[in-house]
Amino acid sequence: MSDLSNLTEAIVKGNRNEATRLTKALLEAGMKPLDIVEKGLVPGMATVGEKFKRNEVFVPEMLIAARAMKEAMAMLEPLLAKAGIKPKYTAVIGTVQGDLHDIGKNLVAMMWKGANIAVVDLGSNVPAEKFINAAKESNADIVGLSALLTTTMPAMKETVAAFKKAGVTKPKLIIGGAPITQEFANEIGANGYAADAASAVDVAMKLVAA
Ligand code: B1M
Repeated sequence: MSDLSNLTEAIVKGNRNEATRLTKALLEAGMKPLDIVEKGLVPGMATVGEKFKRNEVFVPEMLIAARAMKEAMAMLEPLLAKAGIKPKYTAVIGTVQGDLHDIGKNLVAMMWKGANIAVVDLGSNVPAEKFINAAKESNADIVGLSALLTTTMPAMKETVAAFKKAGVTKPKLIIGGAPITQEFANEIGANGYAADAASAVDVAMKLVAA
């Protein structure tokens, strides 16, 4: 196996020491940082996402894989920044106002980062205006709204409506969380719904490519 496929495997297994060792070796061998990201790291997180969808791995494995990816990325980010290379897409994400649940939202943020999307994470209990301001400031392509409570679903509806009212139509609004359904997304006029963190990558990529 090449160092590149070994790096992908190290991410899938969440082996951070091996991931950083191989990233360093690939850099020393002259590979471009962006190639390491796109051909080594991103496929690793994509594989983890697919396994998660098939219930072959669970939240802890995803967290461990993301930590390995984060450590490898920490070596590459300064080099990418120096070369003026930025992720192609930017996403803003947060849990809607009134809702403090952030574990699922964090997983979505992690998977988006794993797909080489820049992520502005606003945390939890985020009012609509804060989403709108962050989307404008970062010129976001995607805005992700998470809600875990049936009582905060109306805040999600209000946030989607606030984007429309403010005329901020560039970002694709993607919603998710345990009580959320595709029907609810249709009802409130969100652009997309994802049932889990791995599908959130597919939905985001489909919407930005459209
Ligand atoms: Co809360 N809580 N909680 N809680 N909590 C639930 C959600 C609940 C179902 C428990 C229950 O009653 N069985 C219930 C909601 C009932 C309902 O509304 N139908 C509930 C309640 C009632 C409450 C309080 C009101 C309790 C109280 O105080 N009386 C309170 C509310 C506080 C508030 O938010 N204002 C409360 C508080 C808390 C804690 C703070 C203690 C803690 C949160 C800690 C934290 O997040 N930092 C907590 C927890 C941990 C839970 C449970 C146990 C676990 C949630 C979780 O993290 N799941 C939960 C019961 C349960 O689910 N078993 C429960 C793991 C996570 C990976 O899954 O978040 O679903 P999930 O994310 C998935 C998908 O939904 C999706 O992808 C993720 C990964 O695949 N997804 C997205 C999520 N966001 C997405 C966004 C996307 C796309 C996909 O696009 C942008």
